Amino acid sequence: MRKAGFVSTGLVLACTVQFASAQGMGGMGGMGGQNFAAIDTDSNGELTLEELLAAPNINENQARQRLETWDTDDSGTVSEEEFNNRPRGGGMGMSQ
Ligand SMILES: [Ca+2]
Ligand SMILES: [Ca+2]
Repeated sequence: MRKAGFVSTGLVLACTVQFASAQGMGGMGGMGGQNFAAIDTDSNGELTLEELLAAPNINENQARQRLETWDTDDSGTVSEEEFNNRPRGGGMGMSQ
């Protein structure tokens, strides 16, 4: 029994709840609605390849590519911070 595990689980749950209420408890997400909590189906705070694969209209290659691109610390999963800092649009230097 380690307190740390329990505390971090509680934190993740609290974050999820906060995130949900910040979104207005909608779940309907009128505009694309791609948010971290929605993709992180097991709510462990990390996006795995499996969770990325569960997104609609994505094949395995695209999911792997996203994981590689977003996982800036090479941990094999995408944290919420990495997700928030991910490059948009999928292009290289096409933002202008
Ligand atoms: Ca997860
Ligand atoms: Ca990572």
